[in-house]
Amino acid sequence: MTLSKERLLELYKKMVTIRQFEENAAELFANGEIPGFVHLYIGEEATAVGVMANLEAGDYIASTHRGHGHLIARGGDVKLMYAELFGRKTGYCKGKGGSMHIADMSLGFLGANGIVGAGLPLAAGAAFACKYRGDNGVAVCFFGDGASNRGTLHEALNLASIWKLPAIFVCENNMYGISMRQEHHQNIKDVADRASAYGIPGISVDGNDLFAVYEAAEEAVKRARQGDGPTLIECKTYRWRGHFEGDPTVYRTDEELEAWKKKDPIKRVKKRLLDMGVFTEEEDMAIWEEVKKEIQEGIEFAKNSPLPDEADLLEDVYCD
Ligand SMILES: Cc1ncc(C[n+]2csc(CCOP(=O)(O)OP(=O)(O)O)c2C)c(N)n1
Ligand SMILES: [Mg+2]
Repeated sequence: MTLSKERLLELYKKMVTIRQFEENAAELFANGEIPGFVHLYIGEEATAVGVMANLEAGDYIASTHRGHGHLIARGGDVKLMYAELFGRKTGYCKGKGGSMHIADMSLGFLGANGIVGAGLPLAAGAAFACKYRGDNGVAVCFFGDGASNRGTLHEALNLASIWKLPAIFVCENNMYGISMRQEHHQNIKDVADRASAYGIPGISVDGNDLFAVYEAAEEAVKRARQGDGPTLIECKTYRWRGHFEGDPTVYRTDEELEAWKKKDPIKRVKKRLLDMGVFTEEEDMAIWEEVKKEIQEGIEFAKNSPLPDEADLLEDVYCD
């Protein structure tokens, strides 16, 4: 493990921030304070953080409808994120986009996306731009097991492969596309197998293990920056919440959920960090408290922010 103590703590704190952001979002949604749709990332924190830890300024990320974790892992501002969820003028999209449209170009974050699988060609395009400019940047695309059945996967992987684009395709295989289990929507066990059809490496890792994800992404990012082309990484993971908030989850059992909760990615990192002597139980508690404060400040900021005015309605519809 090449990560310093400071870096490990930083990554752990990001995972805790994602967890608390999402737990609060769930509660606020249930109370009717957040309009629209939200898809939460609880249980999948190791994937976003393990991948993003390998990126630099100038790299690009294409996200999904389940995108809060990706942006937090990239260093997104939780105040602006909550403000967007609350539909406030101070939010990332001035309150007009909501959860599934949050983007932050200053971070190379090309946006969450309500269209399943739409990030794949976006990332291929961003990777092409990096290669064309010769700026050593890479583009990462997150997408789900469900999205891996879309034609956009074929188009993006094929082009990225023949043009040796600096792209990393990260499939977050959480075993379900809405209510449909993976074995009902595709005839393969590992989405990573699809890489061979494009002549690129495909690797399947435990997506709940921060270190396994980190190492797979480290190798893929290295290959991309060296000009060796794209990699497909499949992270096997599980979402603890329903597909969307309000989903009654009748398609899965409590036993399955409980079994995955035992593989909690945060508890697993915590144990490893305790064993490595990176922190103590008390220091861990202090991290949770610190994050709690940041999250509360984010929520307060959002609640105290104004709603957009009627006059704002036609602003930002077209760009010059
Ligand atoms: C092109 C398109 N088809 C269908 C939908 C409806 N839809 C929203 S999320 C989803 C399932 C996505 O599953 P997966 O890619 O595994 O992501 P997960 O929700 O599991 O993170 C579907 C079918 C959509 N938004 N876009
Ligand atoms: Mg899925």
